[in-house]
Amino acid sequence: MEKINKLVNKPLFMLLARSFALVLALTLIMGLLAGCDTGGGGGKKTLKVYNWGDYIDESVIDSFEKEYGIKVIYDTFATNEDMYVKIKSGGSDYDVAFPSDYMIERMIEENMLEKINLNNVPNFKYIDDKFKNLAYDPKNEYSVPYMWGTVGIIYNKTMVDEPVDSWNILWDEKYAKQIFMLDSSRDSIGITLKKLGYSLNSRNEKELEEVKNELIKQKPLVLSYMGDDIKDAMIAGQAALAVVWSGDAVFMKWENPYLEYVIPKEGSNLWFDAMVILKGSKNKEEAELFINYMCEPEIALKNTLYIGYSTPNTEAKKMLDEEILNDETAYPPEEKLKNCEVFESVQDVIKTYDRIWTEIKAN
Ligand code: N2P
Repeated sequence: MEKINKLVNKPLFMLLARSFALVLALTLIMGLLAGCDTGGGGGKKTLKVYNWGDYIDESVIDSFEKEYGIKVIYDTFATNEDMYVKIKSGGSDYDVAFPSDYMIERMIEENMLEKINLNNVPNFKYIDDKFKNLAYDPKNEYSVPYMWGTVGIIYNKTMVDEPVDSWNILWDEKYAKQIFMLDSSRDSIGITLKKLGYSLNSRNEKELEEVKNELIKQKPLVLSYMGDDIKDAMIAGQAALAVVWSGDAVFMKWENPYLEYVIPKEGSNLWFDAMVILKGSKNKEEAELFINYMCEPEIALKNTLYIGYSTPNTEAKKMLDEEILNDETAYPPEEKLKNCEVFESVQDVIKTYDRIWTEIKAN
């Protein structure tokens, strides 16, 4: 010990120890400052948003962050069911999500949503009355409409030279391995119910069993069950036909003029996606600011122009080009919607829906 003590130069040791303490303190301070930046340590507020993939102009998130000094943590999902499972399993602490009609109905029933104070969302006035107080949220207590549309068939006119007006074409062997289906249970089951002449919201076990058999029978003709990837694949001409959401069809038609969209005559799904605040959100004020921002006409316009989906915002719609407004894919005339139905939450038979979907996918 003594030897070591002698070897250690005391003033030098003190200097080193002090420098070490200084570096440690600086590191801690910088860590705290960085923490403020990401919202982790204090100061800056954060907002956690959960939306569909390809469903926003991301510059809108940047401009919101700048305007309000709120950091947005943004994640995406592919289907209502994926979103539901993630939120239901807990621990994700999202503040805002964008479910569809039937899923909003289910989340209200299951007490998963906060009421929205519309006094804090003055831009709600820009939402067209026809999108207000719909059956899934009859008093708009829990949701503010974001986009709407239909489900239909997009087809490539260079590969299909017969009129497309029925879901039956998706079961025509002529198009084997040239068909994309939507990897979404309610959509795929729904269009098959319509093909068979049943309600989109069937709760009948026998009808659902028939749907299962139809979709299993169709599987050898299906190139793949996909989501957002259908857009690039159809634009690139990789298949002749695909089941898609109308907004994606609008986008695909912008990119490839040989593509056309149709709502089959048997009828289809008319849907509404809306913004909700999740139960237990610790950032309700920021969530309402965000929802209000998304309803600002210029912001709603940016989003609709970027993603192709149809806006329920009257002022944004006024700023759209004639060409878009006259595109029946985006803004179909009433008569095209006459056989369409809105999905309802089919809670009483949801196990059957889940079971047949699993069997279809596994087959
Ligand atoms: C697609 C978002 C689709 C929403 N990226 C359909 N409800």
